[in-house]
Amino acid sequence: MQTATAENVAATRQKFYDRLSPRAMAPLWEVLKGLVPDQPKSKFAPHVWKFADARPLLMEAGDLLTAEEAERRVLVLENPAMPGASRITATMYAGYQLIMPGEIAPAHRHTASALRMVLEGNGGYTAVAGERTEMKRGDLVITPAMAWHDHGQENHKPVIWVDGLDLHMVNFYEAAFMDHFNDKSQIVSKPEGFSESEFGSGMAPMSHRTPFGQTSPIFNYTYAKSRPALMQVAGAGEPDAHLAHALRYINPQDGGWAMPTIATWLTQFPKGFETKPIRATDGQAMVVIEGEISVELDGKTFTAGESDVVAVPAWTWKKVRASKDAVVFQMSDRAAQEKLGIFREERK
Ligand code: GTQ
Repeated sequence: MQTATAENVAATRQKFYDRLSPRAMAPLWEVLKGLVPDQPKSKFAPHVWKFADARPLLMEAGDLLTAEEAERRVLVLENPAMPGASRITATMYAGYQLIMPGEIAPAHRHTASALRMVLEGNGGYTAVAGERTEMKRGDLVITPAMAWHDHGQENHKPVIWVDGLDLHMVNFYEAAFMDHFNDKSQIVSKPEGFSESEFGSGMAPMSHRTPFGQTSPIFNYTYAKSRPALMQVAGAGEPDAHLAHALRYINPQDGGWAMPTIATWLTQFPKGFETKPIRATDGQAMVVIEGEISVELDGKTFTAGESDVVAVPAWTWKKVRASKDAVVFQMSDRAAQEKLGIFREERK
C-alpha cells in the first residue's frame, strides 16, 4: 500500500481536479482565499498624470486625426499597474479629450454614463438630449445613460477636458449598448440653460419628471456657481480634518449623487492644511482645478498642480496637503458601491 506523502496527496487531488475541468467544474478550496479576501488589495497603483506632459501629446493627436475620424479623440489615462486595461482605477475610465476649433465629435449615445471636467477652451459645447451647454473651466458636464451627445468648438481655441465614464461597470454586467446618430450633430430643440431653469434653482416642475432616470436632470454644474458656493463655505468655518471643505454634486430630485454610478465632489484645501489619513473602498480620481497639492498614498507622495490627475486606488491610505490654496474635483465609484451596500471607509 502507498503511504500518504505530501506529493501523492497533491497528485491524487490534481487527478481529481483534472476530471472536474472537462465537466466545467472546479474545487472552491483551491481559490477561496482569492475569491473572498480578508481586505481589499487593489491591483492598481497610485499615480499622477501631469497635464504639462499630456497636453503637447494631445495636440499632436490633434494633428494625427480629426475628432470625427476618432469619434472621440482621447488620451486614455492608463493605470501603470494595468496597461491596456483602459482603467484609471479598478472600475473607472478616465481620459483627456481634445476638440480642435471647428471640429465636431459626432452624436452618439450609449449605456455608459459620462462626465466631463472642463480644463480649457471657453466656447466649446456639449449637446445633451436636445440642449447645448457651453463648457468653461471647472464646469462639471454630465451625459446620462442613453442620452444623445455630441461635442464641438466654434471658437478658435482647442477645448480640453477630463472624461470620466462608468463603462467598465456597465461592461462588467455585459449590459452595454451604443447607437450612432444619422447626422454629425443632434437636433437642438431647447434653449441653452433650459434644464438649469427647470431643475437647477432649488425649484422643479410641478408635475414630477425624471427625464434621465436616476441621473440628475442638471447636466452642467457650472464653476460659475460651484466655485463661489465652495469659497463661501470654506471662508466661514474650519476644514474637516479628513475631507477639508468638500461639497457633493447632487441630484436635486432626491439629494443623492448626481450620477447613479459615479460620485462627484469638489474640495477646497486651504494653503498649508494637511488632512488626516483616510482610506475607503472606492477607487478615486482627483483633478486639480486650482492651486497645488501633494497627495500621500500608502506612504508615497505625488505632487499635482492645475489640470493634473491623481489616481487613488481602493483602500489606499490618503493624506492631502495643500502647498497653495487648492480646489480639487474628485470622482469615484462610491455612488455604485453605496447602492450595492459595500462602501466602507476608515479614518485615523
Ligand atoms: O464623449 O462620448 O472618453 O463615448 C470615451 C467614450 C468619451 C464620449 C470617452 C465616449 C466618450
